[in-house]
Amino acid sequence: NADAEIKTDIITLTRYLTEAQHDLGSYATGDFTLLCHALQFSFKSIAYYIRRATLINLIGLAGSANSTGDDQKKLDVIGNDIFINAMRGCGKVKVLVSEEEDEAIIFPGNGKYAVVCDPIDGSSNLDAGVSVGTIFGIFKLDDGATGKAEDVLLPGTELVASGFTMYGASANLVLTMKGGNVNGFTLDNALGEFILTHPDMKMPKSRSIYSVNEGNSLYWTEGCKAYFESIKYPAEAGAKPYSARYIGSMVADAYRTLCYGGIFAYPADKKSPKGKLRILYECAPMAMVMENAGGLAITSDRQRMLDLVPEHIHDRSGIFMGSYNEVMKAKEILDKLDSK
Ligand code: P6P
Repeated sequence: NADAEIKTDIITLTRYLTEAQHDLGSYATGDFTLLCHALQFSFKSIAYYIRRATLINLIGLAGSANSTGDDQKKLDVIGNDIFINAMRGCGKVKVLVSEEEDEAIIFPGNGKYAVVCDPIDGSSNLDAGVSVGTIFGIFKLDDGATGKAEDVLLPGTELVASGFTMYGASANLVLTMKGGNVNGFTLDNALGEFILTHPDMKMPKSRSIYSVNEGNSLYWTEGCKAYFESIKYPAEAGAKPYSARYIGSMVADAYRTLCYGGIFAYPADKKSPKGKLRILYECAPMAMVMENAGGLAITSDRQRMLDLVPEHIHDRSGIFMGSYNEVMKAKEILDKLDSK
Protein backbone atom coordinates (compact mmCIF):
# COMPACT_ATOMS: atom_id res chain seq x y z
CA ASN A 1 0.00 0.00 0.00
CA ALA A 2 1.07 3.57 -0.61
CA ASP A 3 2.21 4.23 2.92
CA ALA A 4 4.16 0.96 3.16
CA GLU A 5 7.46 1.88 4.71
CA ILE A 6 10.19 2.03 2.05
CA LYS A 7 13.16 0.15 3.41
CA THR A 8 16.15 2.43 3.22
CA ASP A 9 18.53 0.48 5.40
CA ILE A 10 19.36 -2.22 2.83
CA ILE A 11 22.09 -4.72 3.60
CA THR A 12 23.89 -5.60 0.38
CA LEU A 13 26.37 -8.45 0.14
CA THR A 14 29.13 -5.84 -0.07
CA ARG A 15 28.01 -4.23 3.20
CA TYR A 16 27.50 -7.64 4.83
CA LEU A 17 31.08 -8.65 3.94
CA THR A 18 32.44 -5.38 5.34
CA GLU A 19 30.56 -5.90 8.60
CA ALA A 20 31.43 -9.62 8.66
CA GLN A 21 35.09 -8.75 8.11
CA HIS A 22 34.85 -6.70 11.27
CA ASP A 23 33.12 -9.49 13.21
CA LEU A 24 35.09 -12.42 11.82
CA GLY A 25 38.46 -11.01 12.76
CA SER A 26 41.56 -12.86 11.73
CA TYR A 27 40.93 -14.71 8.48
CA ALA A 28 38.33 -12.30 7.07
CA THR A 29 41.04 -9.92 5.97
CA GLY A 30 40.63 -7.44 3.13
CA ASP A 31 41.90 -10.17 0.80
CA PHE A 32 38.93 -12.38 1.73
CA THR A 33 36.50 -9.54 1.09
CA LEU A 34 38.06 -8.79 -2.31
CA LEU A 35 37.84 -12.50 -3.16
CA CYS A 36 34.16 -12.51 -2.25
CA HIS A 37 33.58 -9.45 -4.47
CA ALA A 38 35.09 -11.41 -7.38
CA LEU A 39 32.80 -14.34 -6.51
CA GLN A 40 29.86 -11.94 -6.46
CA PHE A 41 30.78 -10.62 -9.91
CA SER A 42 30.95 -14.14 -11.34
CA PHE A 43 27.50 -14.97 -9.91
CA LYS A 44 26.00 -11.81 -11.48
CA SER A 45 27.60 -12.62 -14.84
CA ILE A 46 26.50 -16.27 -14.79
CA ALA A 47 22.97 -15.21 -13.77
CA TYR A 48 22.90 -12.89 -16.80
CA TYR A 49 23.96 -15.63 -19.24
CA ILE A 50 21.58 -18.18 -17.77
CA ARG A 51 18.66 -15.77 -18.17
CA ARG A 52 19.60 -15.43 -21.85
CA ALA A 53 20.78 -19.05 -22.39
CA THR A 54 17.54 -20.20 -23.98
CA LEU A 55 17.45 -17.23 -26.33
CA ILE A 56 21.12 -17.60 -27.27
CA ASN A 57 21.14 -21.38 -27.58
CA LEU A 58 17.79 -21.84 -29.19
CA ILE A 59 17.34 -18.92 -31.52
CA GLY A 60 20.97 -17.97 -32.08
CA LEU A 61 20.60 -14.42 -30.78
CA ALA A 62 23.51 -12.13 -31.56
CA GLY A 63 26.52 -13.27 -29.65
CA SER A 64 25.72 -16.93 -30.02
CA ALA A 65 28.20 -17.30 -32.90
CA ASN A 66 30.98 -14.87 -33.76
CA SER A 67 31.94 -13.77 -37.26
CA THR A 68 33.97 -16.92 -37.85
CA GLY A 69 30.91 -19.01 -36.95
CA ASP A 70 32.40 -20.54 -33.80
CA ASP A 71 29.89 -22.71 -32.06
CA GLN A 72 28.05 -21.15 -29.16
CA LYS A 73 29.91 -22.35 -26.08
CA LYS A 74 27.83 -24.52 -23.80
CA LEU A 75 26.72 -22.62 -20.74
CA ASP A 76 28.79 -24.62 -18.33
CA VAL A 77 31.89 -23.72 -20.34
CA ILE A 78 30.88 -20.05 -20.23
CA GLY A 79 30.22 -20.31 -16.49
CA ASN A 80 33.55 -22.00 -15.96
CA ASP A 81 35.44 -19.38 -18.00
CA ILE A 82 33.72 -16.52 -16.14
CA PHE A 83 34.60 -18.11 -12.81
CA ILE A 84 38.23 -18.82 -13.68
CA ASN A 85 38.75 -15.27 -15.01
CA ALA A 86 37.09 -13.70 -11.95
CA MET A 87 39.23 -15.77 -9.56
CA ARG A 88 42.41 -15.02 -11.53
CA GLY A 89 41.51 -11.34 -11.78
CA CYS A 90 41.10 -10.73 -8.05
CA GLY A 91 44.70 -11.78 -7.39
CA LYS A 92 43.75 -13.42 -4.08
CA VAL A 93 43.40 -17.02 -5.27
CA LYS A 94 46.35 -19.39 -5.66
CA VAL A 95 44.59 -22.70 -6.34
CA LEU A 96 41.29 -23.18 -8.16
CA VAL A 97 39.54 -26.54 -8.52
CA SER A 98 36.58 -26.61 -10.90
CA GLU A 99 34.30 -29.51 -11.80
CA GLU A 100 34.97 -28.54 -15.43
CA GLU A 101 38.76 -28.76 -15.15
CA ASP A 102 40.56 -32.13 -14.90
CA GLU A 103 43.53 -30.53 -13.13
CA ALA A 104 43.67 -27.85 -10.42
CA ILE A 105 44.50 -24.40 -11.84
CA ILE A 106 47.45 -22.73 -10.11
CA PHE A 107 47.49 -18.96 -10.61
CA PRO A 108 50.70 -16.89 -10.57
CA GLY A 109 51.16 -14.46 -7.68
CA ASN A 110 50.87 -15.04 -3.95
CA GLY A 111 47.15 -15.51 -3.42
CA LYS A 112 46.40 -16.83 0.05
CA TYR A 113 43.19 -18.72 -0.81
CA ALA A 114 42.07 -21.85 -2.63
CA VAL A 115 38.61 -22.00 -4.22
CA VAL A 116 36.70 -25.15 -5.16
CA CYS A 117 33.63 -24.84 -7.35
CA ASP A 118 31.06 -26.37 -9.61
CA PRO A 119 30.37 -23.36 -11.85
CA ILE A 120 27.04 -24.62 -13.22
CA ASP A 121 25.78 -27.55 -11.18
CA GLY A 122 22.84 -29.32 -12.74
CA SER A 123 23.49 -27.85 -16.21
CA SER A 124 21.88 -30.90 -17.83
CA ASN A 125 18.55 -29.50 -16.52
CA LEU A 126 18.99 -26.12 -18.19
CA ASP A 127 17.13 -26.96 -21.41
CA ALA A 128 14.13 -27.90 -19.29
CA GLY A 129 14.22 -24.55 -17.52
CA VAL A 130 15.06 -26.18 -14.19
CA SER A 131 17.04 -24.05 -11.71
CA VAL A 132 20.79 -24.64 -11.80
CA GLY A 133 23.47 -23.06 -9.67
CA THR A 134 27.07 -22.47 -8.66
CA ILE A 135 28.45 -24.29 -5.62
CA PHE A 136 31.67 -22.97 -4.04
CA GLY A 137 34.01 -23.39 -1.09
CA ILE A 138 36.95 -21.28 0.09
CA PHE A 139 40.04 -22.56 1.95
CA LYS A 140 42.73 -20.30 3.45
CA LEU A 141 46.10 -21.76 2.44
CA ASP A 142 48.73 -22.53 5.06
CA ASP A 143 51.54 -19.99 5.07
CA GLY A 144 53.96 -22.59 3.68
CA ALA A 145 51.65 -23.67 0.85
CA THR A 146 53.34 -23.40 -2.57
CA GLY A 147 50.10 -23.75 -4.53
CA LYS A 148 49.28 -27.27 -5.68
CA ALA A 149 46.21 -29.50 -5.98
CA GLU A 150 47.09 -31.26 -2.72
CA ASP A 151 46.52 -27.97 -0.89
CA VAL A 152 42.76 -28.56 -1.11
CA LEU A 153 42.73 -32.25 -0.13
CA LEU A 154 41.35 -31.16 3.24
CA PRO A 155 38.29 -31.96 5.36
CA GLY A 156 35.32 -29.62 4.92
CA THR A 157 35.92 -28.43 8.50
CA GLU A 158 38.81 -26.43 7.05
CA LEU A 159 36.54 -24.37 4.79
CA VAL A 160 36.51 -20.69 5.83
CA ALA A 161 33.38 -20.07 3.77
CA SER A 162 31.06 -21.94 1.44
CA GLY A 163 27.73 -21.61 -0.25
CA PHE A 164 25.86 -21.72 -3.49
CA THR A 165 23.78 -19.63 -5.87
CA MET A 166 20.57 -20.88 -7.37
CA TYR A 167 19.62 -19.20 -10.66
CA GLY A 168 15.84 -19.54 -10.49
CA ALA A 169 13.06 -16.99 -10.70
CA SER A 170 15.64 -14.71 -9.11
CA ALA A 171 19.30 -15.39 -8.40
CA ASN A 172 19.57 -16.53 -4.78
CA LEU A 173 22.93 -16.69 -3.00
CA VAL A 174 23.38 -18.71 0.20
CA LEU A 175 26.61 -17.90 2.07
CA THR A 176 28.05 -19.22 5.32
CA MET A 177 31.36 -18.58 7.08
CA LYS A 178 33.28 -20.98 9.35
CA GLY A 179 31.50 -21.08 12.71
CA GLY A 180 28.94 -18.57 11.44
CA ASN A 181 25.31 -18.72 10.48
CA VAL A 182 23.70 -19.03 7.03
CA ASN A 183 22.54 -15.93 5.15
CA GLY A 184 20.48 -15.77 1.97
CA PHE A 185 20.78 -12.93 -0.56
CA THR A 186 18.58 -12.18 -3.56
CA LEU A 187 19.98 -10.44 -6.66
CA ASP A 188 18.17 -7.19 -7.39
CA ASN A 189 18.73 -6.99 -11.13
CA ALA A 190 17.89 -3.30 -11.21
CA LEU A 191 20.56 -2.43 -8.65
CA GLY A 192 22.95 -5.25 -9.61
CA GLU A 193 23.26 -5.96 -5.89
CA PHE A 194 22.71 -9.10 -3.82
CA ILE A 195 20.35 -8.00 -1.03
CA LEU A 196 20.16 -9.78 2.36
CA THR A 197 16.65 -11.28 2.27
CA HIS A 198 17.05 -14.43 4.42
CA PRO A 199 19.17 -13.54 7.49
CA ASP A 200 20.28 -16.40 9.75
CA MET A 201 18.53 -19.29 7.91
CA LYS A 202 17.71 -22.22 10.22
CA MET A 203 16.11 -25.53 9.18
CA PRO A 204 13.34 -27.04 11.30
CA LYS A 205 14.71 -30.05 13.25
CA SER A 206 12.09 -32.30 11.62
CA ARG A 207 10.11 -32.08 8.37
CA SER A 208 8.43 -34.97 6.52
CA ILE A 209 9.94 -34.30 3.09
CA TYR A 210 12.43 -36.65 1.45
CA SER A 211 14.44 -35.93 -1.68
CA VAL A 212 16.19 -38.82 -3.47
CA ASN A 213 16.25 -40.33 -6.96
CA GLU A 214 14.07 -43.41 -6.39
CA GLY A 215 15.07 -44.58 -9.86
CA ASN A 216 18.22 -45.88 -8.17
CA SER A 217 16.40 -47.93 -5.52
CA LEU A 218 17.25 -51.18 -7.37
CA TYR A 219 20.91 -50.48 -6.51
CA TRP A 220 20.41 -49.31 -2.89
CA THR A 221 21.87 -51.03 0.14
CA GLU A 222 19.53 -52.91 2.49
CA GLY A 223 19.79 -50.07 5.02
CA CYS A 224 18.92 -47.47 2.41
CA LYS A 225 15.89 -49.47 1.22
CA ALA A 226 14.71 -49.97 4.81
CA TYR A 227 15.10 -46.27 5.66
CA PHE A 228 13.06 -45.00 2.70
CA GLU A 229 10.45 -47.76 3.24
CA SER A 230 10.12 -46.59 6.87
CA ILE A 231 9.15 -43.04 5.82
CA LYS A 232 6.96 -44.10 2.89
CA TYR A 233 5.13 -46.82 4.83
CA PRO A 234 5.37 -45.55 8.44
CA ALA A 235 4.86 -48.34 11.00
CA GLU A 236 3.58 -46.00 13.71
CA ALA A 237 -0.23 -46.12 13.88
CA GLY A 238 -1.77 -43.10 12.21
CA ALA A 239 1.60 -41.75 11.04
CA LYS A 240 1.49 -40.03 7.64
CA PRO A 241 3.93 -40.94 4.85
CA TYR A 242 6.56 -38.35 3.90
CA SER A 243 6.18 -36.16 0.80
CA ALA A 244 8.58 -36.81 -2.08
CA ARG A 245 10.29 -33.81 -3.65
CA TYR A 246 13.13 -34.40 -6.12
CA ILE A 247 14.18 -31.76 -8.66
CA GLY A 248 17.39 -33.44 -9.79
CA SER A 249 19.40 -30.23 -9.46
CA MET A 250 21.37 -30.25 -6.21
CA VAL A 251 21.23 -26.49 -5.61
CA ALA A 252 17.43 -26.51 -6.04
CA ASP A 253 16.92 -29.56 -3.79
CA ALA A 254 19.36 -28.09 -1.25
CA TYR A 255 17.69 -24.65 -1.28
CA ARG A 256 14.25 -26.19 -0.73
CA THR A 257 15.64 -28.36 2.10
CA LEU A 258 17.23 -25.26 3.65
CA CYS A 259 13.96 -23.30 3.39
CA TYR A 260 11.47 -26.01 4.41
CA GLY A 261 13.53 -28.75 6.10
CA GLY A 262 13.47 -32.47 5.27
CA ILE A 263 16.24 -34.75 3.99
CA PHE A 264 18.17 -34.83 0.70
CA ALA A 265 20.13 -37.94 -0.16
CA TYR A 266 22.31 -39.19 -2.95
CA PRO A 267 23.38 -42.52 -1.46
CA ALA A 268 26.38 -44.55 -2.61
CA ASP A 269 24.89 -47.69 -4.19
CA LYS A 270 25.80 -50.72 -6.32
CA LYS A 271 25.78 -48.55 -9.46
CA SER A 272 27.83 -45.72 -7.90
CA PRO A 273 29.82 -47.36 -5.07
CA LYS A 274 31.45 -44.03 -4.23
CA GLY A 275 28.23 -42.08 -4.72
CA LYS A 276 27.71 -39.55 -7.52
CA LEU A 277 28.21 -36.12 -5.94
CA ARG A 278 31.71 -34.69 -5.61
CA ILE A 279 33.18 -34.19 -2.14
CA LEU A 280 35.11 -30.94 -2.64
CA TYR A 281 32.67 -28.76 -4.58
CA GLU A 282 29.25 -30.32 -3.98
CA CYS A 283 29.09 -32.33 -0.72
CA ALA A 284 31.44 -30.40 1.60
CA PRO A 285 30.20 -26.86 0.83
CA MET A 286 26.58 -28.03 1.14
CA ALA A 287 27.39 -29.91 4.37
CA MET A 288 28.80 -26.72 5.93
CA VAL A 289 25.64 -24.81 4.98
CA MET A 290 23.40 -27.56 6.40
CA GLU A 291 25.34 -27.78 9.69
CA ASN A 292 25.44 -23.99 10.14
CA ALA A 293 21.66 -23.94 9.55
CA GLY A 294 21.19 -26.40 12.46
CA GLY A 295 21.14 -29.57 10.34
CA LEU A 296 23.45 -32.50 9.63
CA ALA A 297 25.32 -34.00 6.68
CA ILE A 298 26.73 -37.55 6.71
CA THR A 299 28.29 -39.93 4.20
CA SER A 300 26.73 -43.28 3.25
CA ASP A 301 28.92 -44.99 5.86
CA ARG A 302 27.63 -42.44 8.37
CA GLN A 303 30.78 -40.39 8.84
CA ARG A 304 30.35 -36.63 9.35
CA MET A 305 30.61 -35.27 5.77
CA LEU A 306 32.81 -32.37 6.91
CA ASP A 307 35.40 -34.79 8.32
CA LEU A 308 35.86 -36.61 4.99
CA VAL A 309 39.22 -35.95 3.28
CA PRO A 310 39.21 -36.54 -0.50
CA GLU A 311 42.19 -38.40 -2.00
CA HIS A 312 41.76 -36.71 -5.38
CA ILE A 313 40.15 -33.39 -6.28
CA HIS A 314 37.21 -35.02 -8.12
CA ASP A 315 36.45 -37.76 -5.58
CA ARG A 316 32.78 -38.53 -4.92
CA SER A 317 30.80 -39.52 -1.82
CA GLY A 318 27.32 -40.68 -0.84
CA ILE A 319 25.47 -38.03 1.14
CA PHE A 320 22.45 -37.67 3.44
CA MET A 321 21.86 -34.05 4.53
CA GLY A 322 19.15 -31.79 5.93
CA SER A 323 17.08 -31.48 9.11
CA TYR A 324 18.89 -32.77 12.19
CA ASN A 325 16.27 -35.33 13.29
CA GLU A 326 15.67 -36.55 9.73
CA VAL A 327 19.34 -37.31 9.11
CA MET A 328 19.64 -38.95 12.56
CA LYS A 329 16.63 -41.15 11.72
CA ALA A 330 18.34 -42.31 8.50
CA LYS A 331 21.65 -42.84 10.33
CA GLU A 332 19.96 -45.06 12.93
CA ILE A 333 18.57 -47.45 10.30
CA LEU A 334 21.71 -47.43 8.13
CA ASP A 335 23.86 -48.15 11.21
CA LYS A 336 21.66 -51.15 12.02
CA LEU A 337 21.59 -52.69 8.54
CA ASP A 338 24.62 -51.53 6.56
CA SER A 339 28.31 -52.15 7.13
CA LYS A 340 30.61 -49.27 8.01
P1 P6P B 1 20.50 -37.96 -10.92
C1 P6P B 1 23.05 -32.82 -11.62
O1 P6P B 1 23.49 -33.53 -12.75
C2 P6P B 1 23.72 -33.40 -10.39
O2 P6P B 1 25.10 -33.30 -10.46
C3 P6P B 1 23.19 -32.71 -9.13
O3 P6P B 1 22.94 -31.37 -9.35
C4 P6P B 1 21.94 -33.51 -8.83
O4 P6P B 1 21.62 -33.53 -7.45
C5 P6P B 1 22.30 -34.92 -9.31
O5 P6P B 1 23.35 -34.77 -10.26
C6 P6P B 1 21.12 -35.59 -9.95
O6 P6P B 1 21.56 -36.89 -10.32
O7 P6P B 1 21.28 -39.24 -11.02
O8 P6P B 1 19.37 -38.07 -9.89
O9 P6P B 1 20.03 -37.41 -12.24
